[in-house]
Amino acid sequence: MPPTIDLRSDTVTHPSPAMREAMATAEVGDDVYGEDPTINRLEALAAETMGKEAGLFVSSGTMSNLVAVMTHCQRGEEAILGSEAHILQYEVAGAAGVAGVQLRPVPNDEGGRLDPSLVEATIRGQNLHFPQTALVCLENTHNRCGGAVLTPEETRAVADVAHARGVRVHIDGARILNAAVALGVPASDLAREADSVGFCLSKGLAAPVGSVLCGSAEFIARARKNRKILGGGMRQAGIIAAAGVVALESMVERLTDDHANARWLADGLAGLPGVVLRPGSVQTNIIIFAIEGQDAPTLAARLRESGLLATTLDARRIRMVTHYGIERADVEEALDRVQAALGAVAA
Ligand code: TLP
Repeated sequence: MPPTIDLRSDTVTHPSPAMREAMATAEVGDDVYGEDPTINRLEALAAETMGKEAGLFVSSGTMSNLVAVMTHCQRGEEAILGSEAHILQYEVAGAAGVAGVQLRPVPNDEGGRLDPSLVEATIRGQNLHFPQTALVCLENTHNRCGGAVLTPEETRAVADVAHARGVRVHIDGARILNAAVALGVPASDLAREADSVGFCLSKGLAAPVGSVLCGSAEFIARARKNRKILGGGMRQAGIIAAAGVVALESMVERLTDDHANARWLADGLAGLPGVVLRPGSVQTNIIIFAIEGQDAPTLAARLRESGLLATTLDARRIRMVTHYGIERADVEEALDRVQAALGAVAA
């Protein structure tokens, strides 16, 4: 069996040697008392990176989004978001089931954008019958839209219509640092118009665990209480936050390698018979392509047999993600395996 190439997600990354060293020697305290110096340092660094007053270390991107929804919305209110949003598609209806908040989708375009005028028309105010709109959620980069980036201007266009109606804006920025690196702008420019932004340490930045939710000091104080409700007060979690500090200090610029490898992979895939890949669609580290004339799960199963792991989005589409630990040689090898599997499935 040849070595496995795991392109299912950037969540599969292992911590770097520097992270393991930092975790082994991390100074810790009880974070529920606010006394873990490593968490305090990570939260301050994250807030500074996002241009916000404060940060809150949480266990996952899912917890970051749920805490944000709980903190921005009352039970019985609604949040507007894209039809392809991770919060809607992959977070087990936590907004509804746990926060009591209705999710109201409007279509995402293929670049992960929302139409500002449609968002404006969808916002609902005070009325006996309506769930009042309290929040609009954006996603940058956009996972199901192939890692597409939202620019500061696109973010502002939606935030302006929301704020004009007294509605707050949250960015699910699980991969916002990929967007920042791809656009060559500070992440704070991408988060400026949002009332909160969460980003993941455990994806392309390669830390083993964790996300940070950032916003105003007042928002984060309320979010901290909601994190406690969810059982997210993690005591001596400086052990894992230490890897997050290393991630922010030394793993951000490296994301350009993942983006270059993703483009290389996309170009190679686009040349294979039966692969449909929208030109220019790969902006960061996620590649989504369709297969013509065959079934994506069947192809994914073939790829798995050859030691290449990918995910399927639906009956036609496959997702591959480049990340820390995947080198150009792995991409070349992956292309060979896809070519062989396509031939085998077609035969
Ligand atoms: N996404 C995962 C899966 O859940 C699909 C992946 O492999 O891409 N927001 C966005 C945009 C995400 O892509 C993810 C994870 C999350 C939130 C949730 O983060 P975690 O997995 O830390 O809860």
